[in-house]
Amino acid sequence: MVYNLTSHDLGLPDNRTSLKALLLKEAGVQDLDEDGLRDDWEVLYLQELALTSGSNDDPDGDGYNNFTEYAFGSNPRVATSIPQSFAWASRDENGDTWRGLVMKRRAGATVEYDCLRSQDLATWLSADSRVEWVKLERIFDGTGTFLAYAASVIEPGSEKRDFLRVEAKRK
Ligand SMILES: [Ca+2]
Ligand SMILES: [Ca+2]
Ligand SMILES: [Ca+2]
Repeated sequence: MVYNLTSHDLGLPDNRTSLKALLLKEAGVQDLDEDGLRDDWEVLYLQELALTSGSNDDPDGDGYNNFTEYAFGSNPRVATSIPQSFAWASRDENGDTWRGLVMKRRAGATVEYDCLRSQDLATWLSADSRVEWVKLERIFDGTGTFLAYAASVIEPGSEKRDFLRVEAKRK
C-alpha cells in the first residue's frame, strides 16, 4: 500500500477518511478460498497444501482437523502438535469466586468461541451470562493466539459443580 502524504494533506477530513479506509483494508483478514482459515495462516502452516487442504481436512493425521488446529493454535502439519489441554484455574475477585479453564484461542475475529456449561455431562447449556471470558493475555509464540480464561462465578455454599466445554465455530 502506498499513500503519498506530500500530495494528500492529512489536515483535510477527506484524506484522513481515505487513508483510514486503506489501512483498514490492509489490516483485514483475507480468506479468498472461503474455508474459514485465514489465508496468511494457511500459507505459513499448510504451505503447498494451502489451496487444497480445507477446514475439515487433517493432513497430519493427528485427529484434529485444520480448523481445530487453527482455532486452538497448534500446527496442522505436525502430528505431535495438537491443541493443548485446558487447564483449570480459579481466582477471587470482589468477593466472588471464579472457576474456569485456561486455553489458547485465536486472536482477531475469525473464530467464535462458545463456552458451554453442564452439571451432569448430559445437558449442555450455552453459558451466556454465567460464564465469561474474563481474561485475555497476549502470548508471543508465533501462533497468533491469546491465552484466555473462561470462568463462571461459583455461588458461596453451592454444592453444584460445573463442567465446561468450549466450542469453536467459523464466523
Ligand atoms: Ca482461507
Ligand atoms: Ca491435524
Ligand atoms: Ca497437528
